[in-house]
Amino acid sequence: MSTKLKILEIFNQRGSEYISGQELAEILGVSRNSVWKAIKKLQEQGFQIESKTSVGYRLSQISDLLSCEYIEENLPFPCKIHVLDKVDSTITYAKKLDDLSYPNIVLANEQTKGRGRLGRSFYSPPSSGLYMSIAFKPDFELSKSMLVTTISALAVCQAFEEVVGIGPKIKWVNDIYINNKKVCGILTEAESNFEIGSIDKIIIGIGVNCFSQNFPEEIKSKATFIENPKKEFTRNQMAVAIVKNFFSLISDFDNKKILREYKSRSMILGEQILIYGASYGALPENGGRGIKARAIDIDENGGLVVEYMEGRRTREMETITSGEVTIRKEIS
Ligand code: BT5
Repeated sequence: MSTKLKILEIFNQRGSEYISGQELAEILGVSRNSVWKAIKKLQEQGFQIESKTSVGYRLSQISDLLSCEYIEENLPFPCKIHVLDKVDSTITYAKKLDDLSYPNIVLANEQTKGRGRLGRSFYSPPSSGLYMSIAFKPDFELSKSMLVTTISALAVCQAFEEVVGIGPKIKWVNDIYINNKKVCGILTEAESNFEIGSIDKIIIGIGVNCFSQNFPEEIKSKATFIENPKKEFTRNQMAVAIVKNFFSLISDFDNKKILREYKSRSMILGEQILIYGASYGALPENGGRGIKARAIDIDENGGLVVEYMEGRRTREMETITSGEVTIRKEIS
């Protein structure tokens, strides 16, 4: 790791505390002049480093710039990183990339048309969140692909636990919650070749609300950001941890372990839920009331096993797949 990156790590660990050039030089075992040069270079790259005479330096929170270099250097395997200031959607951008000899990671500081599932949108204001898409060519069979969204949700939870010291919950299948509010959404898309029955490309879009922001009225009561983390963090660190965990879970594929870990973070298992969708009825905001059920289990393909609690199918069990339904936890 370069002196620059080590300095950024130290700044992140120290948070708002100033640290002197002398102390940095001692920790890193380099001269004060090298520290000064590295800080100057970081400032030229856009990192806002504040300096106070005879006190030292610190990284200003607002300088949490996405850094191609940081992400590349901290991933244990080669990836092609694309950092954009503003884009309609990182998924749309990632879909157009065709050299997938390495996984491609697309990050944007802002999305103007952030996409959710079923034509919904994902609010992605500048400098507030991590808006990232991972595009890769899978070298595994279809059965494993079915668990990609499950694995992504688990990778995000593990990243939160490591990077910010917070244990979030998963709302099947693709939402990550803190204190009953959504902090992250995941959208997985695939391009398949029907003729030979293979998947050419998988794109996983992950949106994390990292820092304080004013959510629009329609999501104000249900969205949250990472508040009071136990550890100071940057979006770069979060990105690295998510990508690392995702590929480690995929390459070391252990179906049973993945499902066990996923289920242990579930916020709906054993709970009463409401199911909405094509054959279940519209969302409440569109006048629907959903179907009441209990979330019983997650099956080996990541499907949700439910037991209906009303209507003609009361007490019947069914496994639903993520495609076309929306689940809400029932607040009794
Ligand atoms: C999702 O869909 O939550 C998937 C979101 C994926 C976003 C990432 S960002 C990087 C990549 N590029 C993209 O264009 N997309 C991906 P869904 O489960 O359908 O949830 C959408 C719903 O969540 C909306 O209808 C709102 O109710 C709510 N929502 C919108 N923006 C939100 C936000 N920033 N935080 C929390 N909830 C939000």
